Amino acid sequence: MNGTVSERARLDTTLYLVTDSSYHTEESFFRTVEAALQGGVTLLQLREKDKSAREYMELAGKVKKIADRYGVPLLIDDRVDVAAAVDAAGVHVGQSDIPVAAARKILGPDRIVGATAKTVEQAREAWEQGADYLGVGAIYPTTTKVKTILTKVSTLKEICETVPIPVNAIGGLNAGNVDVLDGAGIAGICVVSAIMKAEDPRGTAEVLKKLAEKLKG
Ligand code: TZP
Ligand code: MG
Repeated sequence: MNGTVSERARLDTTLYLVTDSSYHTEESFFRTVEAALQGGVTLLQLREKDKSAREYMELAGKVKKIADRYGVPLLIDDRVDVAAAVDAAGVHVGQSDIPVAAARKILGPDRIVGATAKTVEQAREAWEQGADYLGVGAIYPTTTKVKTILTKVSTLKEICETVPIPVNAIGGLNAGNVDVLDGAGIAGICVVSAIMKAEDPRGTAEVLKKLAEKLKG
């Protein structure tokens, strides 16, 4: 995709895979990401916390090639510069990253800017600054390396009712526990380990996608 195409027009957060390469070889990482895309992942985020900017960019370029083959937008966690450099579909920013408005200013009107929100106030602010979607959680304790707090499903529901943009749940979600999200008004689910650590990432993605479709409210 290039800057003349609106990446925002193809945003579908139904099954949003956030990657974690820390327990993979490069080969098993790419294989897992590709299998997940085959299983129906609708949005992909490359999330690297321990790589240098150079390494992050190199990996992003390779993952983008895979994502492009499946027509799935690739977002980059934290780094607007990396997103722009590899012509990714956009960026995901948290509360300690550059603000949504700044990311929007840098990436322009056609790229996707997603944000993390853990409270109704943060959700409203991100939406007002131009966020395209929100990730809300952690709903359950997570084994993925992240600084987070638990978010109640009642808060998630309130956020869904407050902002008119897609809201995804994240944190400890798997096929056995997503039913708690029923009726909250989510647009989709974000998962890391449920897919990245799965023995059958494609089959797991297929199951999660069916569940996510049912939970969308
Ligand atoms: N933000 C809140 S929880 C989380 C992030 C990035 C990690 C979710 O990982 P998992 O493995 O799906 O629990
Ligand atoms: Mg971040």
